[in-house]
Amino acid sequence: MVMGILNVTPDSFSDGGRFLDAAHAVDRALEMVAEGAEFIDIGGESTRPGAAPVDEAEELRRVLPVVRALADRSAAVISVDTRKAGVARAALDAGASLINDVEASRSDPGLWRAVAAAGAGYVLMHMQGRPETMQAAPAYGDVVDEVGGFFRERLTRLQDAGVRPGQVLLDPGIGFGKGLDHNLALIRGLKMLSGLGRPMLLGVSRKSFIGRLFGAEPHQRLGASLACAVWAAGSGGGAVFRVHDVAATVQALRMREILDNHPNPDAKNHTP
Ligand code: PT1
Repeated sequence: MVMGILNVTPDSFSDGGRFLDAAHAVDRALEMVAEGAEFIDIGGESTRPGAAPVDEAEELRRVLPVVRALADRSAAVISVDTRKAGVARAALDAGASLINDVEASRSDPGLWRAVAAAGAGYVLMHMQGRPETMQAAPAYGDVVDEVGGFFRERLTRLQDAGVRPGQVLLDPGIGFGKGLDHNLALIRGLKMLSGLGRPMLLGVSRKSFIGRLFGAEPHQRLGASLACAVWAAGSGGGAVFRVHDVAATVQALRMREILDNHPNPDAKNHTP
């Protein structure tokens, strides 16, 4: 499944603030739904490395009108990318049904209570450090083991807070306190992490590790972004892909499925 990224931030790295206006944001969301996105992830505060924090009133002002309008006009799952309990509560009230929390509720414990009270879905993402400094010197023993341990511990604590494992998607947090090798190991390790019994969400779209590998600017990273999604889906690990380029990702994932499932005309199967 594909989750389309809808940034409603003026400092968004890919959209250049063009979707600040709620009407334009809703149009882009509906376009992504038409392209095959089953989730729309609305974010009013950038959490990429070095981004500036946004106060709650401003985040609400950016996010809520879009949630309301989209809930009226689409059956897609509306996800809100927020670290704040107040934003989560208001968004769930306005028609969102999934909270994408890149902080795993380190900053605001009320967020888990809001998810529990609404019976909503929850994306539990791994991050080492804080967005301001996380890329300075990321270090792990075995990154896949450590992220798995983090998921296990937080799933237990979530359950204590009233959020059942069945409400949770897991995300290794590509680019959140990770070096190139860590990011690659986590993409390769998605299948193992999915052994925790929850669907895995992967966000690699246009991220800087691709730039490091290929010397490519964000708008030149589509090929590698698609390859990651196709590879992760083929590994049996990836379930939901958070992407900017919805149409291309849906096409790439469908093509992979067709190659996997379409019978040969002579009924022989030449795959090893
Ligand atoms: C993500 C994600 C997210 N990524 C979830 N939410 C971002 N669940 C925002 C870079 O290295 O992967 N999963 N919300 C965007 N964050 C980044 C991080 C963007 C790193 C770019 C980079 O370029």
